[in-house]
Amino acid sequence: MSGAHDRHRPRYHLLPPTGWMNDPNGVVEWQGRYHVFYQHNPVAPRWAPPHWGHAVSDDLVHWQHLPVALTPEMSPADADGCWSGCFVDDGGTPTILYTGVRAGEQATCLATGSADLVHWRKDPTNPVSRVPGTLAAHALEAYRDPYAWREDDGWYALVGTSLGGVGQALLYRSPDLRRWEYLHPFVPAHADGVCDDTGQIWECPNFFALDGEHVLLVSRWQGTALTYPNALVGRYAERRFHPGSRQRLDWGYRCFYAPLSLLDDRGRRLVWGWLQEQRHVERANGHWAGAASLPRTLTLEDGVLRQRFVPELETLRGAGVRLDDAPVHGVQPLDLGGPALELRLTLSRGSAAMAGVRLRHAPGEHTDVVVAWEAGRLMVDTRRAKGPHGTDYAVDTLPLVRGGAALERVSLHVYLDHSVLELIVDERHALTTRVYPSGPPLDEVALVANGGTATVETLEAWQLGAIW
Ligand code: DQQ
Repeated sequence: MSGAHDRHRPRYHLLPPTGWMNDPNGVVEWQGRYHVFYQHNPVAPRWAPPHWGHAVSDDLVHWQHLPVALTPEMSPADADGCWSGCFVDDGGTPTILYTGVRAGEQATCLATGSADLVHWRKDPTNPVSRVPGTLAAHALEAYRDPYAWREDDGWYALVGTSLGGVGQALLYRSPDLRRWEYLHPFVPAHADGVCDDTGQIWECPNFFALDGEHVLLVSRWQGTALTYPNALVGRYAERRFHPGSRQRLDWGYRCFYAPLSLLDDRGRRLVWGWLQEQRHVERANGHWAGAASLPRTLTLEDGVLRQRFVPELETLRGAGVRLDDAPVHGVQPLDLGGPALELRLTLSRGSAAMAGVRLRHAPGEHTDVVVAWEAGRLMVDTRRAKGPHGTDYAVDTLPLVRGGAALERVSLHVYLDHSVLELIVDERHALTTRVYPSGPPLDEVALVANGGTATVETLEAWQLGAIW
């Protein structure tokens, strides 16, 4: 059973046919088709020594499941799991670098694939790289999630780790993807406050050039928990990365994690993250857990990281409504509802203290996505939305202005897909969360404003179709 009848299961997000998924792995556009591999347990909705699940798409919207690509095996280096990694094109040979885990050791392993990426063969020399001897004294807490790229003089790779109690990525070089030489920690000093609070372990490093600068995505493991991903933006020189700013990639609380990106044939930097569940999965449905986010484009404009949902998603649009220059006061239902929606709206402040939209309506339950104008924040309030599946994840907030600037106008782009709520504000900040109302669904949508009247300058909303 896949859990397909669970009303909280997303219908247009990429997720496995059944079982568990976490990190996207080895994302690539290959021969004109988009492939996403992912951390996967095919038999139960819980993390277990991971396989690599695999799906392919021609259009970034509709996905087809392909056979599991990598499976943990007793004899080689990955009996306890094929953890996260990347895809590279080795002169025409599809190649995966992944983390093989065995008896507590994490090491980098390699596999090569058939031309259609369906069949994979693990390299007999695995593991191809281990914790460097020079760092043995550090008793590294982590050594995982290799990310490799090609430069003129060979292959380079980062491995996520922790050095001296803070996150770090180790840089390696190789002539052939099999013999790796450890060079040095990639970020020389956690200086100037830029890397403050980037966590105790960096998971899933992803490094790339973007609009004249370089970006290092790292996912922040802290204490005993994964938290959220950071984008470090800066300068790459002499094989070291000097971050100049830190920008949070998503403001949801423990929801969007382990993002991985690709450069597509049109020159777009596309990124997917893992959407965690925020309920007790096995008690709730027993069949599935986790999904991939919608693909987003990343750009840098004047040093600011911008995110947009890919335009291909517009093909999902069905019935819609449109409003222009509409005053909002109190709660005003829209002439459109449902559990699978896209909304684009621009709000201006007027006299209201807060304004936004109300979603996932059931008797006594709803989720509010509202701008708190004075505080300069967007708030996603799920306190009256999660029924008996209860979680701590109550109010997610996202700062929209800094330094006391007045907030007068906000644009929201919202995708709701049953329990998944993803939104991007002003084509810049993202916030992703999960919502599981328990009552009989009414799924009305309303505009809300309190403390005065706000204006919806424009609103377009559509019901969205399913992809499966
Ligand atoms: N989960 C993977 C690791 C990665 C972490 C194991 C992030 O490779 O570091 O499933 O979710």
